[in-house]
Amino acid sequence: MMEKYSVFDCTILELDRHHSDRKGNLSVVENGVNLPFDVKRVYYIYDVPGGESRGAHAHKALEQLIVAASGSFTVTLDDGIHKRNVFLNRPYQGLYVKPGMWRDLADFSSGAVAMVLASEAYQKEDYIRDYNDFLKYKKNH
Ligand code: T46
Repeated sequence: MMEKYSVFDCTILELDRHHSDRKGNLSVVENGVNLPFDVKRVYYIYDVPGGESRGAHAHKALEQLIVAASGSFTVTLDDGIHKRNVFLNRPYQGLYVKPGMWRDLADFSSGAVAMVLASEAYQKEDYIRDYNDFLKYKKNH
């Protein structure tokens, strides 16, 4: 059976910042170096109209790193018992989301880009999109 995680197991990973005096910064995420999973997929969310939110689902097995590559937004995590809001606004910080978390992304600033690194290919079956189904699922997982 899959391990049961809480919202407090979802941590902020600090990425290296390679600073070049006149040419800006560069941050790196590398499989096997500074990420607890291997990346199989990258997607990014952008042009979110003011007041709109994304997410509103959980994943059974997927692990993700969510980075505010530009701008800011708030991720609300919910493990069925506890909720936690995490404000992301630094391209060198990533929120590591463990499996079994309900997530909402909201309060996108103008120009915000949510870059997401994912441990698996896109699989519809891994999603739980109904909150009551999620609560039932969490009783057994
Ligand atoms: C998550 C949050 C943070 C694909 O075809 N392939 C993909 O890899 C993804 C992620 C999405 N899609 C399609 C499926 C939908 O027709 O793109 C459309 C929008 O997806 P969704 O409604 O799931 O988007 P969000 O922003 O609500 O959720 C996404 C991820 O799906 C989810 O894993 O954790 O971002």
